[in-house]
Amino acid sequence: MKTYRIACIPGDGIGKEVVPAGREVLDVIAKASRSFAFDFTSFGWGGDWYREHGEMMPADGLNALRDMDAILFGSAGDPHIPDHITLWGLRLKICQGFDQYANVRPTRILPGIDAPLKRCTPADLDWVIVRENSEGEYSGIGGRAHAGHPIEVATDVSMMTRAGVERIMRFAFRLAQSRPRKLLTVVTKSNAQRHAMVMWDETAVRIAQEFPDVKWDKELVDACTARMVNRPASLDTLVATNLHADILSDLAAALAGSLGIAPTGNIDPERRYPSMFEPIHGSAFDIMGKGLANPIGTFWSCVMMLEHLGESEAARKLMAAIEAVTADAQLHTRDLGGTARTTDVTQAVCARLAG
Ligand code: NAD
Ligand code: K
Ligand code: MN
Repeated sequence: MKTYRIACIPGDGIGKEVVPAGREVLDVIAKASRSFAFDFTSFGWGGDWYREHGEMMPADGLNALRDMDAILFGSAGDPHIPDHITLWGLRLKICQGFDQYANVRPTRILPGIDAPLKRCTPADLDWVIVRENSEGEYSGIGGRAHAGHPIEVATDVSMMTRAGVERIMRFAFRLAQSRPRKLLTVVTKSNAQRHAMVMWDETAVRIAQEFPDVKWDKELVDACTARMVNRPASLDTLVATNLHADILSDLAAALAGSLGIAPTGNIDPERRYPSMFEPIHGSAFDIMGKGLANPIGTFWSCVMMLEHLGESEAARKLMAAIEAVTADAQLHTRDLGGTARTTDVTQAVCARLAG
């Protein structure tokens, strides 16, 4: 029997609630499959680790993850530690350390969910946002001079390389090509950002020639937000920079019903390193520790993980179980207007899978 080694990193806040829920669901689906198993290793990295050791994860932490088949991640973010320390010390360290340069973010209106786009059916909103995940605005380049003085200067440099833009563009075209509508929207801000974003536009034109069957267009990121609300069915696959896609995908999740539903995979398409799957949401300080977190984003991330591992039948079954559960309003958590708790939703999904 094939055994997959999975690293679980719950991190902080509701990550500690949704990752154990995801692990429970994965255990059930492996048992039901009778053809594969999971060997989980949990890592207690995050804010608590920081308080004890002065860092979010051990300096040689990546070595402990290197031979895993995949990583299931929760969230990095602690109410008592600055956000840039928690993010750069854990999540970005893993994403950049393992060159997980493609961040894939599907959005759909799941059955039974009362999405803000009232006239939309699930058929009208079915997107995948591809986020460049290794450079751009989150390159970490920049600095502060004369901090605290009136002459202070601070920069965050958005660095883009031709190779980095080419690989994410090719990844996005290939993903668009694999979807039924073969439609790609390349999002930029090349009117204002006149260097790197112009290179981004030129790269799209060049890579498009490799994919003659993909229909593609360009949209400026600000106009794209309006298009997502006004003409959702005109979009299918989107590709955008690290920052732009980060923002667009929170909007996408909210339009589809809740930030608590949306999944993502931080993928190394070349499979040199383990890829990492996580809900797109953060630590949710306002609800942490209360059992109110919606675990659907984590479960859907588990679907993406199963697909990545090649277990497509198990992935399909888990997605069907998720959709059966969202279709039942009794099983909606508070973010969806319901009263169900994290454990209710988890048990319902497990029961569907086992039954
Ligand atoms: P957030 O995603 O944590 O929360 C935003 C809002 O959405 C809150 O009202 C929250 O209650 C709600 N929400 C989010 N997930 C939910 C779920 N599963 N169920 C129900 N409601 C949910 O974003 P934030 O408040 O901007 O960030 C809080 C912390 O998380 C910060 O430290 C931030 O840096 C961090 N963060 C980490 C990641 C990550 O690790 N990938 C992503 C985003 C934010
Ligand atoms: K997350
Ligand atoms: Mn985000």
